[in-house]
Amino acid sequence: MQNIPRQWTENGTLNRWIDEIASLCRPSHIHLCDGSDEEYDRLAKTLVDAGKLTLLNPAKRPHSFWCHSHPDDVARVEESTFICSLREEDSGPTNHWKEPAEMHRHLHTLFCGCMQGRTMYVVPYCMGPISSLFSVVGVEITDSAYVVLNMKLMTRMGKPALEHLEGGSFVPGVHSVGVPLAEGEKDLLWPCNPQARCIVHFPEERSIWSYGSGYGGNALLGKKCLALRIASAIGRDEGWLAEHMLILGITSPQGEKRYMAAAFPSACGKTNLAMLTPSLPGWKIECVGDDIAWIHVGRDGRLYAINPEAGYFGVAPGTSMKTNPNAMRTIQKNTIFTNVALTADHDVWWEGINGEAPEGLTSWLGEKWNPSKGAAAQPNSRFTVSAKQNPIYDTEADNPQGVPLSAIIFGGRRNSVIPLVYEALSWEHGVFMGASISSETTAAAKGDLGKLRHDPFAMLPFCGYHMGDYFRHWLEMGQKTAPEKLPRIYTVNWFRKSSDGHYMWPGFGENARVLKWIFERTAEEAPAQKTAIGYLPTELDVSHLSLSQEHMEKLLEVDKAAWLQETEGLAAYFKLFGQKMPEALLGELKELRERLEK
Ligand code: TSX
Ligand code: MN
Repeated sequence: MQNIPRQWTENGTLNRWIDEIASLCRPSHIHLCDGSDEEYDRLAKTLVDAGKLTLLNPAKRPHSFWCHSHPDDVARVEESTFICSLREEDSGPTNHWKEPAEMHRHLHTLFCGCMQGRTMYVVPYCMGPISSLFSVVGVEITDSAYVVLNMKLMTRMGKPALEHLEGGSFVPGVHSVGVPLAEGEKDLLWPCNPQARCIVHFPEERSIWSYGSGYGGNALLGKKCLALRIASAIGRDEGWLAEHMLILGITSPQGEKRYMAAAFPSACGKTNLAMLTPSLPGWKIECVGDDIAWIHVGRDGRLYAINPEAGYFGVAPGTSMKTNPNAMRTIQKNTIFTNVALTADHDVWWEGINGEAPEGLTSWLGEKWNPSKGAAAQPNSRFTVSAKQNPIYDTEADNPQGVPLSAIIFGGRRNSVIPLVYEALSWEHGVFMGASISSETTAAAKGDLGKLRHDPFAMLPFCGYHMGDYFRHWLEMGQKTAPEKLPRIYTVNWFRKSSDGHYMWPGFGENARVLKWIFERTAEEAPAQKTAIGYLPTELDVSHLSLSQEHMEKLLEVDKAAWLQETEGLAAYFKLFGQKMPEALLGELKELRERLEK
């Protein structure tokens, strides 16, 4: 490549970095992305012509595409994800760590010449509304056109991001599928290099390197890598929070609107809750975001949340007009589908979309589907789509100040013990609730089925620093403002089962009843009783549900023996964080135990 730094942009640091990465990776071409619709269409056509994307039936799914990945490149890879802080203790017991200098040497070897025969795309993107002081600009260098298309849908990408950046600093991220091409060599359908795969974060440098995977969470660096792992470390240093939370606006029949954020581990239906169609007449829900929230203390002392993303990268299986009608409407057009099944008339299909599989399906492996050989759609198959297409896209979703939070909700998938809903006694108790989240694994997750996994704040795979320090940071956030300005904190559990193994709560749109109680609690308008674990509803609106009083009592029951056992499990888990485990949270655990024993 050339020696004189090229004037790619107005930002000198960015220009030098682009040249530096180009000379390391040695691509055949360099393309600076402007983020225009024309650029998107041009790149999509290139992929269609190469047989890597399939244009869906324009009558059924306008301007949408289907593709399938390499069978070994279908999910995030936690065992190959690294937090390379200078000190090992800053990464903590729940992250993989390598000494930064050593990791840099390894990355240098991996990336040396890795883009030969490919185009290197430079993708500037803004996480957060373009004019927001809370937004962070990233620049991803990638050799995957698929990544560019997804980044266009998921972020504010291209020219607007560069304009926001001006001469400021950005989070650099380098991504390669890890398959250089010799002169004239034909590319793979989905190039990837699973043996050498690694997703690496340098929290002090604020940089990201990702090699060998083309899959979403590993390759779209704005999402989990920047907006959670790097941003959580920035938030620790600057006094704000980067969280794995949906953000929704809820309006009462009286026209009063409040905002809530909610954290759930995977397979708990976060996207479904974010876009809920309430069953209760007169209530309205609008969606700010379905995955990530950045939370700052506002001038008025309240906590304000922005969604750093601009799109949804949602799990397809299980999504239907019954479970999430707004998602179904959102993905009607201009959507990329990855690893779902393809119908004979070039529409998409997945398990749970509605009833039986139609004849003539092409499976996610790109073959005629054989039902005896597993699901037609990969369980982690996805849709990528702009959030603006959501019919309930919140009017304040692009507000650069964010939206004021009245409630923060934690949840998990728990067959037993955890009641449908309860409220924390204080901010500290709420932080304890977040640290206590655990969830039963489902078929969609790997590992044993039905096993209880701790996932504090649903951040276990996404915290860019020591989880004990993270707990402390949450406690400190509560000190930054007056207690009455803080959102109240809740735990919910949609998944409690009766002794005969049936889900006790209808879930989905009926969850509006729980949100209504939370809504009213945040203004002291709903009755509650103080119990050992927190405030529980004494009256929940279950009109027209035909659930008996006895049933509701079971759903909200606090089984003291089971809870004491729960505290044993937590005490053992918290030991993992050693000296970094905040005394205040151990105190919350002790007090909970004492209240249960009383
Ligand atoms: O997303 C879910 N939510 C939240 C919705 C806003 N799911 C799906 C989880 C997998 C991603 C749920 N599953 C919910 C829920 O509230 N509840 C359940 C459990 C459940 C499943 C089926 C029924 C009831 C509860 N009922 C019938 O099948 C008729
Ligand atoms: Mn997520």
